[in-house]
Amino acid sequence: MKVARAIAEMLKREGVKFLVGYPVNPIIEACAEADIRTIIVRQERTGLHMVDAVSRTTCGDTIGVFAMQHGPGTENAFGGVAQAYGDSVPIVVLPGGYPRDKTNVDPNFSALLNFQHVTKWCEQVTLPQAAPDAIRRAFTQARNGRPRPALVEFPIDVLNAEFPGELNYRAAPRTRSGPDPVAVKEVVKVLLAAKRPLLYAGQGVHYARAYPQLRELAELLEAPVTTSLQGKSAFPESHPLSLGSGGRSYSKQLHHFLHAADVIFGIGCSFSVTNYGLSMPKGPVYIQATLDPLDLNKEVPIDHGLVGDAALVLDAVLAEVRASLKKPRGRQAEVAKEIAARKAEWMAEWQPKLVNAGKPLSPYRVIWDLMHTVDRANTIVTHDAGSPRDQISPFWECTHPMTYIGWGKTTQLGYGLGLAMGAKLAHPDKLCINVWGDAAIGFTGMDFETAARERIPILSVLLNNFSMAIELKVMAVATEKYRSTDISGHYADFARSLGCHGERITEPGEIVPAIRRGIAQTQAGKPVLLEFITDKETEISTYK
Ligand SMILES: Cc1ncc(C[n+]2csc(CCOP(=O)(O)OP(=O)(O)O)c2C)c(N)n1
Ligand SMILES: [Mg+2]
Repeated sequence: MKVARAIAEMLKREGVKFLVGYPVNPIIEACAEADIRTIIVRQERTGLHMVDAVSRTTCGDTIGVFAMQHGPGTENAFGGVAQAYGDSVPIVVLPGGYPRDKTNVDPNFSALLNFQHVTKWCEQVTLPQAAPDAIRRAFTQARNGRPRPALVEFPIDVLNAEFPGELNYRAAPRTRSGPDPVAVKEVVKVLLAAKRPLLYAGQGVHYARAYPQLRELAELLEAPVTTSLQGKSAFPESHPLSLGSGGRSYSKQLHHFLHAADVIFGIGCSFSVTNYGLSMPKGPVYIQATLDPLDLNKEVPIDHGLVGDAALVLDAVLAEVRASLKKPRGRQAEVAKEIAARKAEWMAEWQPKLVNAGKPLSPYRVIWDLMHTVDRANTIVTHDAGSPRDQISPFWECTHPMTYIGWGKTTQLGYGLGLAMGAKLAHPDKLCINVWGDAAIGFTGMDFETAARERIPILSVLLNNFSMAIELKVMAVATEKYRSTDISGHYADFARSLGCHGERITEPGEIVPAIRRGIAQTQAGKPVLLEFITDKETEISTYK
């Protein structure tokens, strides 16, 4: 048995059902021999985004695995791994490497050297017998502690060498760590003494599937709840205590409660300072619960810290709250009323855009109609970089967990397509949608061909305004002199040419019928691109 075949066997024992990859890497052929479905993409970056979504949308239960060739394949994969690192997604990456006698000779690309800063675990296997230990370490790192990519580089001659002896490989375990009980007691005192507590959920709540605990804590404290973009859908946004998600854009009720809070409890969150997250006000007492001590007290100075898995943290906090709180404090009705009043004002302000009947179409109207046409509980939707993110994230009301893939610690245009494809692979019964702009499709659009060929029927909603609208303000001179923010294309035609269902929609009355036709096509197994011709909208929901 060759080393590549032994690796395929290890992947099987790790529960890998499909390998996404790009040739040439002998692991691909070996996986096919071992009955692991091989999915070949059109470029490495999209394949990495797909396996990223597999890991995300299964809350880390299934680790997505990607393999590519040494040299160009590995060089071209950098963006996909960097995006997974930025957003803390656990994937296993298996690049080929130059043969051992050439590994360290200039200019041969070394994954071991170059991926150190975008992985949590990065190693190179130099002996055939070392393969099982390396694969075990990679899966162990992906499943445990802070989720992030793990990479193992296999020089091509190692992959093609004979594997010595018997393969005794067992799947890596997944375990959790819990918080300091003394700190939990302190935190609960602070939470119970707070007059206006606010809960802020990050993506740690998703990975821990701590949804019931988060809801119970909110209801016991009678406190409003918001999330980061990554945490979006961790709390039902239709709940009377929900403020919706934070990001570059957010609701008016969220702004109001964020700035009125006296205690902010961040759960499963890094409190990273980013343009694509809430700007945390100075003044409140901060409590941070995070899995990774490296994120503790990092950018927002905190008063109390809890380190551990979000579910274990919340279990411990809840036990203490239940014991201390003899009866409900009777604040919920008042808090819910205050939220509802701000929400009504917010909706009234945005209503003209959300139901706009003009042409070109308003992107807000497209998103609003989309949200009211799909079965939200059985849909997974993701945004892209650019205005579509800021247009959809405050207004898309998630009713069920893991129905939205929010992202943006780094914001690579074109990420959304691979995410929707990976989500569909992991959840074939769900409608998987990516909403993006015409600049975004320029990066990864060719992988519609993969969606058609590999029968991954996603629904792609393209907001085509023939422009990088988000850059209009910062590129005014370049736009006027050289039309530098203009872009062009007929993407419905493009999608059709690749075997997908493509429609260009210009009439407001056609939005909903086109979405319905699109959903029907996905149910019949065809990927769909709906190209809505929209105005160059630049206004987003922010408040000062
Ligand atoms: C790989 C990459 N390069 C550059 C950017 C910076 N960037 C963010 S949005 C954007 C333009 C977005 O245009 P489009 O997708 O058409 O959305 P619009 O704002 O027009 O609705 C650019 C250049 C980025 N996010 N990713
Ligand atoms: Mg655009």
